Parts: sequence; C-alpha cells; structure tokens
Amino acid sequence: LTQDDMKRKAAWAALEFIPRHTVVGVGTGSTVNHFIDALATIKDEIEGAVSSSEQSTTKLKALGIPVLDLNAIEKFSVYVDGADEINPDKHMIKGGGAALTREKIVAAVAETFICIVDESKQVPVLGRFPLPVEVIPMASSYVARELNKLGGRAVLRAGVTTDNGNVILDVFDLEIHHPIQLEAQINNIVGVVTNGIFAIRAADKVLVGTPEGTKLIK
Ligand code: DER
Repeated sequence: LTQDDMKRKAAWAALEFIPRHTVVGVGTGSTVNHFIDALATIKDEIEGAVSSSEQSTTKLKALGIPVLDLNAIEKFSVYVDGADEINPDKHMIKGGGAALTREKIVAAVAETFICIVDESKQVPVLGRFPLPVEVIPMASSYVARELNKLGGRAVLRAGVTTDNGNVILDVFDLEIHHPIQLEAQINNIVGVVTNGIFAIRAADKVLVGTPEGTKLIK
C-alpha cells in the first residue's frame, strides 16, 4: 500500500460522516483531492461545498459540485481536511499547501472538523514538520526575528504567494509541547495573518489510513 493509497482510504471513509442535504466544508491538499472525488459521487445529495482554496474550488467545479459563499452561511455541519502532522490530542500542523488561512476560517464556521490523514502524519509531538506562518509581506523579516526568539528558525517559502496575497514563513526546529499556548502567542505577533497550529480549534474526529484499513479516532 502506498502513502497515496492510505490517503485515498481515509478520504473515502469520510463519506459516511457527511450528512445528506447539507453544506460540506472542503480543505486543501492531496488527501482532500481524494475526498472531493468521493464527494462527487454524492453531489446530488448535498447542497454544495464551501472551499478553502482556489485549488479546491477548481476541482469542485470541475466535478459539478456547487461552490457556495461562506458569507451566505451561518453554520454548517462538517469540514473535512488533511494535515501535515496530528498529535494524540488532535492538534494539527497545517499549511503545507499554503491554504492555512482560508482552511482555518472555514473550519471555524464548521460544527465538526474531520481530519483525514495517512498514518505517517501521526506524531507524538508537533514540530518536526516546519510550522507554516502566513505573514503580511512587509512584515516578513520582523516576524521571522520574533519567531526565531521563540526558538524556531524561520525561512521564507520561496516563490509562494497565498490566495490572500501574503507570504509564508516555515519555522523549523520547533518542539511544540503546548500547541494551544504557542498558537495564541504566534497570533499576537504583529504582521502574522494565520499560523499553522490548529489546536485552539482542533479536529473532532480523525480518519487514519493504514495498511490494515482505516482507523477512526474520536
Ligand atoms: O496545507 C494543508 O493544510 C494540507 O491540508 C496539508 O496539511 C495536507 O496535505 P496532503 O493531504 O497533501 O498531505
């Protein structure tokens, strides 16, 4: 079984958690791309999707799934997204795909966050994956200095501008033993738009693709 096979298994298993006749929040990445393929098989049974990136919007529309405006929606039931890392408390590092801001926004509006991962994303402590931080371009050097003071090593992600016109700093060498506190601390650095720690609002359920099948972590 390849990593992609395990991503696909987790993604398709998420279908059983999608209430019919509702709006579905859709994240970004290769695991989510499998989920969008799965969602297309029930597209007549859902109201439509709220997307977290231009990449996902393009794929949703190509498969005939209506993409709705988040501002027209008060609340919706389920948000499905991947992660770069996830710890036993269902805290995540996200942003490998540079979509972390809109992912965090859509996740904030959803009642339930279902994270779909292959088993390689499960870690005891977050931080081996460099932490993405979305930053207003003019503030990137200042924010990098502030992040380095927190014990990281901030590196500008070359050649990447986000859907929101910002840049990404990837912070290496962090060991994140208190994700909720660090997420709040980084949010307070002037110039930071979003950081890739998803702990204040963590996942509610995790579907893990493994060689033995798909595990559900509640
Ligand atoms: O960028 C993101 O947050 C993605 O969800 C990422 O964390 C997972 O990407 P993958 O499904 O391609 O591994």
